[in-house]
Amino acid sequence: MNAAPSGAASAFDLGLVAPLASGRHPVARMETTKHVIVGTAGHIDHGKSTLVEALTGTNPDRLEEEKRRGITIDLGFAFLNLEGVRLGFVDVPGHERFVRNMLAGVGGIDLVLLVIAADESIKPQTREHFDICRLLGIPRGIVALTKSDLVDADMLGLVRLEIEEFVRGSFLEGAAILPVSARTGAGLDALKLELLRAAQAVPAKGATRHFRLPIDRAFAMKGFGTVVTGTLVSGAVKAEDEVELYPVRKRVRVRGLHSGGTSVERAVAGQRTAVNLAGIEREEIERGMVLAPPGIFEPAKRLDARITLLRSARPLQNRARVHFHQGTAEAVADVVLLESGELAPGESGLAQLQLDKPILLLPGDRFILRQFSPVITIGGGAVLDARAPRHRRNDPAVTPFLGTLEHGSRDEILAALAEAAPQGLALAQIIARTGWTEAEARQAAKKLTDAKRLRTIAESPFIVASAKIVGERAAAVRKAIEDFHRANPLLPGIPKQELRGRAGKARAEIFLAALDDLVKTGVVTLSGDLVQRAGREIALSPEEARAKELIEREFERAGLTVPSFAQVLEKLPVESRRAQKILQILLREKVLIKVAEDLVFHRAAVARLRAMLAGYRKERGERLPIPVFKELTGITRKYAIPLLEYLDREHVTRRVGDERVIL
Ligand SMILES: Nc1nc2c(ncn2[C@@H]2O[C@H](COP(=O)(O)OP(=O)(O)O)[C@@H](O)[C@H]2O)c(=O)[nH]1
Ligand SMILES: [Mg+2]
Repeated sequence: MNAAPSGAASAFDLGLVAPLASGRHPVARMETTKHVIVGTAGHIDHGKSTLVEALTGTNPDRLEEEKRRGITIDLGFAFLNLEGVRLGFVDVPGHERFVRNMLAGVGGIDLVLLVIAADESIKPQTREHFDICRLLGIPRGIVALTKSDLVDADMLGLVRLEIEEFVRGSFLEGAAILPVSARTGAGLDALKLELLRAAQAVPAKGATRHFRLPIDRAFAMKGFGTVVTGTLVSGAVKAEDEVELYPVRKRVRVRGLHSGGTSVERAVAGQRTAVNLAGIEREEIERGMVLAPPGIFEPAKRLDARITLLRSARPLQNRARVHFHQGTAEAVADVVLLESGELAPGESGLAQLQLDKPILLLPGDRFILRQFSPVITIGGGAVLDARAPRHRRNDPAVTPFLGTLEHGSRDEILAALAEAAPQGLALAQIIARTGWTEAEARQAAKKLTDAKRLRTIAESPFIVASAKIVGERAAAVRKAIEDFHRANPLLPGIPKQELRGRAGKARAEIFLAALDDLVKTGVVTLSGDLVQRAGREIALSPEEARAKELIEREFERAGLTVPSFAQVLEKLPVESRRAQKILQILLREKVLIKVAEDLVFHRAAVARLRAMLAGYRKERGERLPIPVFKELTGITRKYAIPLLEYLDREHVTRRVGDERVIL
């Protein structure tokens, strides 16, 4: 990609009256003035740059080479203040070789000034630029019929008719067509009036959306360091903000801001903006990168979109390779057509685009497609999903899903995204995927939760899941519990963590929401960590019941001189695997107490021991040497130590050196 021409830049290049200083001087006018970006468009030599200069007093051809050759190569910028409106002009090159530069400039414009020379009328780049404006969805514009001094009234009338025909059915139908001459000054006042009128009709841009500044130039300025410029297409940015450079994901600090020659504290959508960045070298930045808030977005390499082919284009084949232009960025893209094997001229269809490099994109972003070779504009489109999964061929769910993203309300979009997210959606994911503000995302979530289509499965961080997915998960959990009971008739229930694994390994929050539903509806019960089917009781067979009694009695009789479990087993009427489970039941019922691996006491024996120690403490004091403990209890050292450790854990005793203290 062509980086923006670098090299020496002066304050003049930036349109600055004063050198770029750290933006510490708020300028009240900036907050009340409406900012509107006007982009020129039209064939080379039709007088775009001359007209911008005639309107603003600034020659937008700022490069040495441009001045020498008298043609515009890259973007130029100029400003014009009209009552309450500040127009930022982006002057684009008309030459067919520099359409890519034109594309980098046309991205953020509010209205187009389509320049057509009266002596030449409509020429190839008049058409191409006009197509680009239509494909980008630029909503309004004015036609300037330049060089009116070169033709007579008849000719002027004829060209006007041609233009009316040319723009019929487009956004420019009915737009003003104004003859002007930069040479004589004729028509310039009328054009300014019309610019003002059109600018007033541009809807005010909110500063509340996420900040995005596609970079069109980057350079190093002596004494200031790295400066980038661009049209602030959404949101606002302040001096001292931390911002992120996409797609490289580097965080940098805004040292100062300029807009149209003035140092400003804050710049808002619709302003040409120069940002002095701290913490980055000019060499690390190129045209096409984007400044945006830190940590919110991820650049995309695969996106789903609706694309439209120009009537003038050749049919587009599935898997065609094209040039992709969005904002100031460009990439090479492979186009997978999602609805048919070929897109006919003038038609539109759904497609997945695979980019050769990541670009920060959000739903709704318009882009231009150019043929791979020879390079001409063939169409464009709008991003529907910038975090698109790879689709299976002929997956019937894709078209309706993308249809919802394209035409649906926010609620409908969120519902569709949630249904396609088996692990639920965190607030941050919703914002990254949609570009909505946090308030918008929460509002949509609330509406859907109220309508019981969505479940809030965690509050902090905020996570939602489709009610349908939680329902499906609950069914899976229920089945896993049933399966478990069937396979383990003697066990009272299944530990939660194990159940989660057996029920298809959902994200913990979704599993818990599903389990919670089952508990609330009385399908399952919880006791501690164990989950069981409601109303379930362990039914022991007569031998099992007898074995249970025998085990209990054996341990009760043994007191503190317990047998090993193997010894007890020998006397039982059941086989060892079932005996193990019965032991588990006794432990769970707390009839038996496990003190250490393979060391189990009856609860009565432990209770007696506690009473004995309490009595000893009263008569003989709290100190308890180990030999005394052994004597008191009559047990061997082998059992005494684990038993004392158990008592320590139970806070009956505490170890002090070689002794215990009775608590
Ligand atoms: N006679 C006449 N010549 C003009 C007028 N506007 C521009 N030109 C000339 O047309 C040529 C191309 O103008 P320029 O602004 O560079 O065209 P651009 O390529 O569209 O930017 C230059 O030589 C201008 O002096 C005009 O209103 N009348
Ligand atoms: Mg020019």
